[in-house]
Amino acid sequence: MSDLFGGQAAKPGTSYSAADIEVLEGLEPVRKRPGMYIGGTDENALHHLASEIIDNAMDEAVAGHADRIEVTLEAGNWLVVRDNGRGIPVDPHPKFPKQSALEVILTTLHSGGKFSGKAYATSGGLHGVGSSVVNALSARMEVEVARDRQLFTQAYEQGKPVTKLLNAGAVQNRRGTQIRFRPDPEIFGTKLEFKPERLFRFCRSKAYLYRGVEIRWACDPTLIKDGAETPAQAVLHFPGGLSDFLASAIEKKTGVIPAPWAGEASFPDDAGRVEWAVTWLEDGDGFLSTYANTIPTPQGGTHEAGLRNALVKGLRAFGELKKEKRAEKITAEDLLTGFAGMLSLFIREPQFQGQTKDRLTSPEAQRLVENAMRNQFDHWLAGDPAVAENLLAFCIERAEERLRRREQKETPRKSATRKLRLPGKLADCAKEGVEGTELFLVEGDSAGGSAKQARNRDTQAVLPLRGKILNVASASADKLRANQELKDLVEALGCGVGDRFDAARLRYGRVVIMTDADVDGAHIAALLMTFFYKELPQLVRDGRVHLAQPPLYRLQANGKSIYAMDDADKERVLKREFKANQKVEVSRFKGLGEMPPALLKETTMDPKRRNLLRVVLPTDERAKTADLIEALMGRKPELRFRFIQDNAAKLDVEALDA
Ligand code: 28G
Repeated sequence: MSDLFGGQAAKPGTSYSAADIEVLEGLEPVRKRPGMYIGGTDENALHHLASEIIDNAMDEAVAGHADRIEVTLEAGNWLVVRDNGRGIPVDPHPKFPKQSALEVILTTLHSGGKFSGKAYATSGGLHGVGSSVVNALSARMEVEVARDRQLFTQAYEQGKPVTKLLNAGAVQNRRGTQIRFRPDPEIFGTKLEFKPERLFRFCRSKAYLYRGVEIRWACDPTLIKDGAETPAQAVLHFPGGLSDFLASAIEKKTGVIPAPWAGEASFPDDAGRVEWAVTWLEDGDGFLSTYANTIPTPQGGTHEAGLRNALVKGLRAFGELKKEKRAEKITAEDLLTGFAGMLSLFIREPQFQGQTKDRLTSPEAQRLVENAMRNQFDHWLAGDPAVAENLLAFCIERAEERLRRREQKETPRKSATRKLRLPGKLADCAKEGVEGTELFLVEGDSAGGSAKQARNRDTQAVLPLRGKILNVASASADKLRANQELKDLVEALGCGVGDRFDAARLRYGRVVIMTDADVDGAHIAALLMTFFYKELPQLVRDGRVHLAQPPLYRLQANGKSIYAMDDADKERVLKREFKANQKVEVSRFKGLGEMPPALLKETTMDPKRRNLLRVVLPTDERAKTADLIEALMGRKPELRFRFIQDNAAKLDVEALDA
C-alpha cells in the first residue's frame, strides 16, 4: 500500500488486502503535506479545521440524530464542538479488534477518494472522515463520547493517542460527541488563531441552512475585537430557515416581487430534499448561493442547473399562457440578473468536484431539483398572476436590454447618435411608446421603493424625487434648469421644456403625481403642478397630468375595510359605512413608504381600482391663473393643502375614470 499511495509506511500490526487500502493509511501524509488536505497552512486552512469538525456535527443533525450543537472558542486557541447525537461508536472495530471504532476514525485516512481525484467529502454520509485530518494537524485533541449512558474519553497529540479509551463513568442526561482541539503551531505557526467573527458567521449560516438545529455559540470575551459584530454568546436557531437567511442577506433592498418565493420539497424514494428562497431585486447586484448538505458550492453545479432550468422553463411557459411572445427571448442570464436566491440541497452522498469541493457533480441532483422547483414555480406563478406578470415584464426587460446591447455592439455607432439618456433613479416600464403608459412621480426613495413594488412594470414607470423640489414659481429659469430633480423629470419625460418642447418625443401617456396624503405631500404636489403649469402647459392642456389619491386612513370593522383620503372623508365614511355603535378600528398611514405595496397598488395605483384626479386648466384661465399661483405658493402650507383639495373637487382637477 505504501508503494501504491505515496510512499507511506503501512500501519503496523495490520494485515491488509486491496479492499482495505482505502482505510488503512495513517496520518503521516497529512502532517507532511497539509496543503494537500486543507489547501495550505494559512488562516483559511486553519479555519478549515473548524469547519470539518462542525460539519461532522451538522451531519449528525441533518441525519436526524442531533438537534443541538455547541461551539465554544476558548482562550489559547482551543475550539470545542459538541453535538447531542448518537456519539461516535466506541466498540472494537471489526477489522482491528485492538482499536475502538473511535480510534480508527480519528487515526486513519480515507485516502482512496483523495487519490482517485474525488474529494474526501465530509458531510453527506462519509461520517467523521475529516476529523482524522484535524486530529493529525492538532497539537492536542480531546474527545468525549456519551453513548449508552456511559462517558468515554480519549486524548491525542499530533494525531497519535496519548491515553487509552477511558470509561469515565455513568452520565444521565447526555449523549453525543464532543471534540476539543488546538491546532498545532508546528503546522500553522505561532501567530495564527481562530477568528471569532469567522467562526460565528460560519455557525450562523449553518443554523440558517438547517432549521432543525440549534447552535449555541460562545466565545471567550477577551478574544472579541469587534464587540458590536460578534457576540460572546448566542443561540442560533432559525425556524424560517432559508427565508430568514435570504431576508438577512438582502436587508431592505426592494424586491420585484412583494415577498421572496420560498419553498421546499422532498424527493421520491427518500432520495433527499431541497429548500429554496428567491427574489429579484429592483437594483443592486444579486447573488445565488447554493449548498449541498449545508456545504457551500460557490461554483454551483448540478443543483444550480436544476434551479435555472426550472425558473426559465416555468417563466417561458407562463409567458406562452399569457400570449406574451417576448417571453421566448428570456434566458437564464436574464433571469439571474438582479436575482437573489438561496438553494439548499440534501442528498445522501453528494459528490463534489475538485479538492475544494466547491461544485456539486451528483448527476441526479439536476433532475430532482428541476422537477421539484418547476412544479411549485408553476403553481406560484398561477397563484398570483399580477405578481407573475410583473416578474415576467422584469425579465423581458432584461432580455431586451441584453439583445439591445448585443445589437449595439454589432452595428457600431449607427443608432448611437440619438441615444436616449434616462435618469438612473427611473424605474422605467417595459412597454414602449405613449399609449397606455404612466409615469409616477413620488417623493423620496422609500415611497419610491413601495411604488416600484406596487406598480405594473409593463405599463407603469416610477421616478422618485428627493425632498422638496425647487419652488418653481419664484426660481429663475437658470436655477430651474440646474435643479437635478427637475432635470431628471424632464429627462424621463423625454419631451424637453421651453423652446425645445417637442410633444412627439413624450415617453408616457400620463404623468401621475403621487405624494403622501399630508401637508408636506400636498406641498410637493403643488410645486410639481406649478412646474407643469409653467413649463409644460401643453401636457396639462392635453389632460396628461394627474394626481393620485393615496388614502390617509384605513377604517376596519367586522372584516370590512374602507379607505379614507382625509379627515373629512374619514368622518363621511364613518357615518355612511358603519353603524353608529360599531367599534371601528382607525389606522393612519404615515406615508406611502410605510404602506404595504399590495395596499398601495390596490388603493392608489391599480387602474382598475384607483381614483385618479386629472389636472386641468381653469375654465376661465386668465382669471384663475394668478389665484392659482398665489394660493399654491403662499406661506401657509395648510392653505395650499386646502387649495388642492378644493380644486380637486371643483376647478383644477377633475375625477377621471381610469
Ligand atoms: C463534536 C464534534 C463533531 C459524530 C457520529 C455518530 C456516528 C458516527 C459520528 O459513526 C462511523 C461509519 C458508518 C456506522 C453512526 C453513531 C452510527 C451509529 C454514529 C461529530 C458507523 C461513524 N452511531 N457523530 N460518526 N460510522 N459527531 N461531531 O463528529 O457506519 S461523528
